[in-house]
Amino acid sequence: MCQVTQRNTPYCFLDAQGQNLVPLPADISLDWLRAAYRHMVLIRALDKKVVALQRTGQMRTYPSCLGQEAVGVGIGLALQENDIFVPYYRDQATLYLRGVTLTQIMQVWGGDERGHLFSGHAQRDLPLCIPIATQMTHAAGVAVALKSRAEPHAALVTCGDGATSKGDFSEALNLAGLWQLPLVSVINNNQWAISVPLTMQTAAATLAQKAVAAGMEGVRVDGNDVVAVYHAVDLALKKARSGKGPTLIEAVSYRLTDHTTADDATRYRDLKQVNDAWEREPIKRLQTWLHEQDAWDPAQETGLLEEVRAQVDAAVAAYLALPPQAPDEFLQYMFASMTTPLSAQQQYQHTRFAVDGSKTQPQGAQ
Ligand SMILES: Cc1ncc(C[n+]2csc(CCOP(=O)(O)OP(=O)(O)O)c2C)c(N)n1
Ligand SMILES: [Mg+2]
Repeated sequence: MCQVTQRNTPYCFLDAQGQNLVPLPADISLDWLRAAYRHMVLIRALDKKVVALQRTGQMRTYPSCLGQEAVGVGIGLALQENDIFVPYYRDQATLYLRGVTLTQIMQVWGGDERGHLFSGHAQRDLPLCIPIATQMTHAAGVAVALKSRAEPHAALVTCGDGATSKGDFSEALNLAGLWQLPLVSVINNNQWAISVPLTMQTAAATLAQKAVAAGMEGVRVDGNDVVAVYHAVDLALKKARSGKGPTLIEAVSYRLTDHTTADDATRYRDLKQVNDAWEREPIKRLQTWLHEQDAWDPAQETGLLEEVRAQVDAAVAAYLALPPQAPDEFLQYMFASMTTPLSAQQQYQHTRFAVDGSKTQPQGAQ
């Protein structure tokens, strides 16, 4: 159990040049690959549009997932309806695959908590988590509940590389290992925690090896290969659902843009590193592979780009048309009934602020 698979080299099926290294898993069909490709292209289009909305004052601070689409899509395709997803803030792709609408994703980043009223597969999922690593202990708690109710489902939690330095991360993993919880923890190792590079984050050779101290299996996977992410997560989820315990997965990706729209990464990192990372990005390699298999052609590409543009434009129009949230509404969801201090704050909000119907928001920093 206490082992790290492929200790230093992340495993992959499709390399950066879109070449098949090893035979694809038996459950991966051409249709599956085309669907995964479509999802990644859609999420990239969404991401670009949301950044543009922020730049024009119609969105609050937003964390782009550019370059990390394969991590989110791989996870989303492996999760089953009754599993419970505990996201962090860079999980747009997985949320979408859980049935959260593009409009809801924008609503959340527009500062409207009603975007978190998930339905469908995401009904039992947790809201996305901004405080670093706190979601790890929440997820361990969810996994305790699943185990004590003998539900044949798993919890899956995500975090960044920076989050692995926090106590919450180690505490959650320790408990999951000790109690053999049905928990899959996926680290999106995008190499940066805002301006802190991984080399300044840890002396550990890999993040997957942090599984060893917790007494669980650690897997290091190429986070730019959607097949590898899916395969690793699928195996780990099956293991968790069948009572065989937790897994830690390190998905090695790269943050191709700023940390959030409140950041300027050109101030602290070398352009050459970013350009090199573009050579390994997830969408291009799958597109190359599909082309080489005669499973995708330029006409299909044009059609897909038109389709995703229409889908994103419709979601933006719906987002911009949403009636604004009442300024006191966010106070209502903390407790079942209002406490005296919260009631006082609510009263203050009522008398102090008017709802002006505008989506133009002051910019906040994370
Ligand atoms: C408890 C806490 N401390 C600090 C912050 C500020 N903060 C926001 S994102 C971030 C870096 C996280 O990096 P990483 O875990 O690698 O995730 P990434 O953003 O790269 O996906 C920090 C320190 C926070 N949100 N919460
Ligand atoms: Mg990071």
